[in-house]
Amino acid sequence: DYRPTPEDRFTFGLWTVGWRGVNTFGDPVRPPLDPVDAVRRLADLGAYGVTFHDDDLVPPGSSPSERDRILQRFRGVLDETGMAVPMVTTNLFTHPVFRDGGFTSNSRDVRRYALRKVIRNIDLAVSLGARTYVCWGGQDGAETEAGKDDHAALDRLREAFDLLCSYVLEQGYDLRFAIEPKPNEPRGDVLLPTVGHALAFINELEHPEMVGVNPEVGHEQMAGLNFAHGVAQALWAGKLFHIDLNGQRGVKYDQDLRFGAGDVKEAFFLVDLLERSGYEGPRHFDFKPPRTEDMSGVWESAAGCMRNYLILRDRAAAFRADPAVATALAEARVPELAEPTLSPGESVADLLREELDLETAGRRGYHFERLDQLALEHLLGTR
Ligand code: GLT
Ligand code: MN
Ligand code: MN
Ligand code: MN
Repeated sequence: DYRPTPEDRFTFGLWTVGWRGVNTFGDPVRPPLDPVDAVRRLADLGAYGVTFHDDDLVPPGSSPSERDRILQRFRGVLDETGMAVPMVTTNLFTHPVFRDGGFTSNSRDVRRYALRKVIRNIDLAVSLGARTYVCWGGQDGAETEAGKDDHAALDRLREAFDLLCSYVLEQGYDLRFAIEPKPNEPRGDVLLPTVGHALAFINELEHPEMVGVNPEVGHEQMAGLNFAHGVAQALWAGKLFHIDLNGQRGVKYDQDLRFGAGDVKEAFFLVDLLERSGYEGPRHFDFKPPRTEDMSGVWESAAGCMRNYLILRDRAAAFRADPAVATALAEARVPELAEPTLSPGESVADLLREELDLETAGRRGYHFERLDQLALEHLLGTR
């Protein structure tokens, strides 16, 4: 009956349920949420773990003894609930010092501070068992062209990842980095705006094998892109290290709706893809319960993320198991694309010798509409 369990590997950022509903025009609408309460409540709902930014857990400016006390309480609730911490990240965006970015701020002293902030938090992440370290460079970007030397910014970003990778290797940590792309917001234009940009950047690093991507549903959709196709390319490249699940309706501000809200058809095909891909990482929700909600609405929204994933997983499995779908896939020639275009041993000469009857092949229909209609009917629950 779509009740989540830890085996489903659902995780939530502390900053999601803890979001106080502040926006550009409105003050916070909800009280602060104690991370310990967040862990307990999410465990009760059936989650597997939590993730956090350094500052979500230890408020900036805490003394070393306050930090110790906070971490002790946090470890206590993890033990009590059995919740895991598979991923950790750094806040390189809230403080005014990051107004021109972290790793790519024009200010060298700020870049050095950003690196120190990440390195210190990596030690904590590893001590809590995290295997993935997400890097979202939200303030790394620009509103102007002349104010940012893109070539230098990419050099500095590469320098940052090369340094962080060598630190992890020196320490002998079992940790990989996942870059989270986003096209805009908070900056007018953000560096590494899409999955494709991030994948190309990773290839230029000293340790590309240690760096992958953390795509977020809404972020690709904000750029008008198809999220399932972006994730498919990340999987193809062996780079899907983590994923941020949420909802978005079209090209507009980052909505961070609960998973399943927004483009539900794309959510269906995303779950279909993830479940068949062998991706074994957490199903991580990065959503913001709308500021219309009180705390009861926050937990409703969190539960809805997991329930929608399970419903879609069920619908996608039914779609794949339907004999009518198997026939429609064959009529659409989907399996034929998996055949190499040249047979083993065939040469260019063999290829050049062949003729295609353009009349006949040009008349061929692909029957994708029938296939897509079957998918929609499974999604809508009529099959
Ligand atoms: C911030 C951002 C998210 C990122 C988080 C990780 S922080 O909420 O909007 O998409 O995943 O830094
Ligand atoms: Mn987002
Ligand atoms: Mn966000
Ligand atoms: Mn995210």
